[in-house]
Amino acid sequence: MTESTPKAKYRNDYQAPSHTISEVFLTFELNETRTKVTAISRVKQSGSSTVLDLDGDSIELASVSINGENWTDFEETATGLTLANLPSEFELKIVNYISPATNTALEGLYLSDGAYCTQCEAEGFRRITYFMDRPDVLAEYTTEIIADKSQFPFLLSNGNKIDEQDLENGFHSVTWHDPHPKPAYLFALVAGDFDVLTDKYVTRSGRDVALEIFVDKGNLERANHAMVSLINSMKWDEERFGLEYDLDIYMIVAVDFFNMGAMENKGLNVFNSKFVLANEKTATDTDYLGIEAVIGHEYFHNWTGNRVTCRDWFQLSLKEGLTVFRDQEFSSDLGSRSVNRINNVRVIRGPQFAEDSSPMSHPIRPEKVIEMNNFYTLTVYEKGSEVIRMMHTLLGEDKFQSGMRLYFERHDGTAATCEDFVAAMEDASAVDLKQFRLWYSQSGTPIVSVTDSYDEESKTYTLSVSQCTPVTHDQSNKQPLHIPFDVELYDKEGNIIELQCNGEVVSSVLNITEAKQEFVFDNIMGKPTPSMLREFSAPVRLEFKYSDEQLAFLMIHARNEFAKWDAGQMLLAKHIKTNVTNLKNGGKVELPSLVVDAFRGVLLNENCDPAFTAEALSLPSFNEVSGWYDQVDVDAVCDVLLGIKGILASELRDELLAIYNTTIQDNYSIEHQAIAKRALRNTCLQYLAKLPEQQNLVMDQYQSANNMTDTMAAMTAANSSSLSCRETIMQDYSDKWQHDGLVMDKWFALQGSNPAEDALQNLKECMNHPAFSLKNPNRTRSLIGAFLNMNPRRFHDKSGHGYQFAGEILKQLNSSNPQVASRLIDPLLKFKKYDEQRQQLIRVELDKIKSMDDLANDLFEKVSKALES
Ligand code: B3K
Ligand code: ZN
Repeated sequence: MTESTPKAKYRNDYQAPSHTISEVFLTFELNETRTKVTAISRVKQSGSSTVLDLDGDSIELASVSINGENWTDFEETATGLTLANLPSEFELKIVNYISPATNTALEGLYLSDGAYCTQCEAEGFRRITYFMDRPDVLAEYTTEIIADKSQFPFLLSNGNKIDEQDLENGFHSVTWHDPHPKPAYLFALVAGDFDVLTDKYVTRSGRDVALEIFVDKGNLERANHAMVSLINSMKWDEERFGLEYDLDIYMIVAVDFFNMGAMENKGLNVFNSKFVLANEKTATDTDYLGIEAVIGHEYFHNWTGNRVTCRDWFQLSLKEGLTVFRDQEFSSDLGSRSVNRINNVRVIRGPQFAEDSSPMSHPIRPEKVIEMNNFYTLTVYEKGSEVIRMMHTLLGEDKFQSGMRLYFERHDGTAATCEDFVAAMEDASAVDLKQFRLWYSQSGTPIVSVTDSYDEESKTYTLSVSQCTPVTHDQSNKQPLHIPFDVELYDKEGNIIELQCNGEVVSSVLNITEAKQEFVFDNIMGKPTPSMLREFSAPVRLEFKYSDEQLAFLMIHARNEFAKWDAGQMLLAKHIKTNVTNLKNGGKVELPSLVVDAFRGVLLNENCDPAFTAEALSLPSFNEVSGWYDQVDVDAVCDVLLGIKGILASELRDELLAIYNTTIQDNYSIEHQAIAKRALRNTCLQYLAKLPEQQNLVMDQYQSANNMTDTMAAMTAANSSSLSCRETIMQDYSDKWQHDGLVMDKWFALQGSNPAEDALQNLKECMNHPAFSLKNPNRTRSLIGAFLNMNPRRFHDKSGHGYQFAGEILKQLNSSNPQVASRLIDPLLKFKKYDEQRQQLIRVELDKIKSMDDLANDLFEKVSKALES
């Protein structure tokens, strides 16, 4: 909480720690409002200072002793404890009290539905005890936990269990030891009563690893998919990256109150139950795939994050960008590579590009931070992963893997920097990454503009490329980047033309390094059609004046599915933009038959994976379209997207119906082919629901569905098309699932995104639903998050009621859970994207938040950036 203006930290101010801590012995005597923490650390001075600064927050100090003697030469400050006149080597003992039950911020030690759990990344350990809470202080931890045995039969922490004792009065104690030195942010403790799913994994070198997944009582059968995903992750990391697990046990605990997806604590992952629990009745195919990805992500952190950690938090992308890249590759190797790529690219082009052009714009390695929790962003994670992917494209798999090996050889067991990673890649491959490093320090989305020309006489084809990165809120000076630009050329028949420059065959990945550059290809017999930025080879916006015919041609002839999809998206983008302009000038939404036929072609192409066809038929989201404009006309964009959907539905009605009727499946399985068929069928349903005479399909599907994917597809159709069956369906679902918050989240999200005029009123009533609680981040994100992010019509209603509601909720959350508040506020920060009237209305809400007495650093940082922009 802020009394004075919060202070920013700068990357350039990094200083090595004054002391090292080799070992820590922690004892927790658990109590809801008065947990006693005893921390004994072996400390050694590493520089010349005899002063030791420890971080601490919301802690009640009981005593400090040095080498067994009471120590009084210390001062309690606003941010911790400063000890002075210390010997060069000593044992430090601190005893303090904390209150898990009143910890609603869910950072540090807190209670989730009666179970104790911790979240220490980024700076939560300082809410447990006074400590050097920074990632470059690595210590070996031994943790003893004491609690009532019947209430808390499971007492868990990192590493291996080394001792168990029954104590007086029904208490017991369990002691854990983690042999791998780690920073405090990877510490974890869990205490509770759970059901446990157990299995084992034998590593490729023959070591047995016990696998344990802890879930709320009664949920055991919903943990199977998580276990399968864990085993698949362990196997994949051995096969693709040559990396093996390094402890005797790997535990995952699913909790209901969690600020984000999951946490990679060494040997003891804590997960949001959303990313563990699934069965066909409660989870959709998307949920299943999400579980696989997040289980993989946290497991992969064991090497990229835990074995090699970050020197300081500015280096966060070192572990997050790399681990996202690894989880994306895992999902692509196990499932459909093109569908995975399409979904990842959607995230970059939609919300990540939006972040890059917002007041929160920052490079993947930020320079200045007030609240670290604000920098677990799409830029650090997803763009960070794109930066790793570009290196992978430039080096190729073999050299990239040599780079990984060198990185581990050099940095295993230490805290490293992004520079260390790039240096290892460069040294192992001999590929020059000097200019490439700019991706780490320059924010914003580069625009790559291309024109082409063909010379009949010399049989040469030229691509003239220019790049420019628009100024961002954080940086005014932009330089040309090293952009890998993957290109293919097609002749009139759709054959690939081999790329030759000066008579030599060249790679399809061109290196754009200058502000303006020309690439001349020879031996080209007729004007080709270029397919560019293939596989989205760099996180840039591509500008090229394609004709409709060229795009329709690429939708058919491009060699891979991603390029076909991308051509379809470009074709839609052209017509969405034209229609928005037309609509503003009083016209109506129209689509030329060429466009309709191009999509008919997609539907009729039986050679394509149905999962791909489903993606190819999906329109860009409102948020992605908004990103194409400096100022967006909310109503026009909504109307155009709706209009185009309606036209495609009525023009392609027969094809959609035929597919809908022939892709029905009797049994549920999560094999790729089964998921793919459901995806296509349910995409067809979303279109068909727009046709009045087909609306009975929705109710029929809701009633006959034997799995949550089909149930949700019917509900989504009823909700987004405001069908007359909506009320009945929503009521039925709520009656059935109101006891289960996680399953109700799907219902809350639909209420939040309900486009009906009275949606806000209904939403407020939903906050009184027995399953809803503003204290639970999942519920809040489902209902309120969906309203702010997925309901453009109602959130941006001209009355300003949507903004006022958001402001009220944010003020409440600022006090109870600042991290959740800070995630939710993002749509309001982008107020400059809307018309004057809306800007004013949003500004009023931001001003009110800014002037709050107890404004947390999280919202302070974002709101002040937005208001000063
Ligand atoms: N490392 C955690 C995120 C921690 C977020 C702290 N606010 C999960 C992950 O990225 O795997
Ligand atoms: Zn991560």
